[in-house]
Amino acid sequence: MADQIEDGDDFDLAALPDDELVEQMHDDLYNGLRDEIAEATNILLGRGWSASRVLDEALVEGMRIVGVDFRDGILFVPEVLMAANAMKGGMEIIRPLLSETGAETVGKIVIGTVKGDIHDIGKNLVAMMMEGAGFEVIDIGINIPVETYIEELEKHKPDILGMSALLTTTMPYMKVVIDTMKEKGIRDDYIVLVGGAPLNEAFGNAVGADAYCRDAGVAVETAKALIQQRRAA
Ligand code: B1M
Repeated sequence: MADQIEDGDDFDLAALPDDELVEQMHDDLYNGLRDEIAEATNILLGRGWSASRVLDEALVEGMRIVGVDFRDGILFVPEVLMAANAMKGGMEIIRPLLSETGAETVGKIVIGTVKGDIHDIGKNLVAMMMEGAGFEVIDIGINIPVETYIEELEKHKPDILGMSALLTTTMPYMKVVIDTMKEKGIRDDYIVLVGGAPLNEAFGNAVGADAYCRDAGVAVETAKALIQQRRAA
């Protein structure tokens, strides 16, 4: 990482040339500085940058660095949540502009924690990291029954269904959802990703998911790779 600017109050982001400002944004995301991210986003837009360029070069790239350090055990959950919150400060400004220009998102995901389970910290983290990577995320919440999963899939037509479970008693419910998708003939319309502390790859295979994701960083990388494969095919 580049040197950190400690004293945000005395520091004029608008005085930085574009390349240094972008690098500063990567640092500010890393440090979870939401106001600075919002300010720098506005500065770049004011200098004529397109919304998608700010998204790709400043925000998504900054969150990619966060994701790598989270994966490697350099950053931990609280820091990643702060980074994701800072990212939201930029996204709030960028999102309406992106929809105006009709820019294509990286992909769309519907994500929820399965029926009987109210744990949502990990799911929220995955949702935020996916958003940080440029995905459109529809977070349908916790304690989600199969009927709701199916309704939300039909309503939003995402590329991906993501399911989270933290209890050994609720993780088998993922199979109920996937089996119901098979019965309805819609299983192959979606990439199904599963995650949660008690799961593993063998479990993901056994329930018929496309992949098990160990953490939020892996979820983003897997989602991107599988969407790319699907689009190429
Ligand atoms: Co609960 N709980 N809890 N709990 N809780 C566990 C899971 C437990 C292991 C604690 C323990 O006993 N050691 C245990 C489960 C045991 C088991 O199943 N064998 C347990 C229990 C028993 C319970 C209750 C039954 C307790 C009770 O009431 N007697 C109860 C269940 C309620 C219910 O769900 N019906 C309960 C309640 C709660 C709280 C409400 C107090 C709270 C949840 C708050 C919340 O989520 N808003 C809570 C918490 C915080 C935990 C622990 C301590 C922490 C979970 C967490 O947030 N981890 C947990 C112990 C533990 O795991 N160490 C525990 C941090 C989070 C970032 O990690 O969720 O794994 P994680 O997410 C990761 C990856 O797994 C992956 O990416 C995330 C980010 O890297 N991932 C995905 C997760 N979902 C994904 C989805 C994807 C992809 C990746 O889709 C694409």
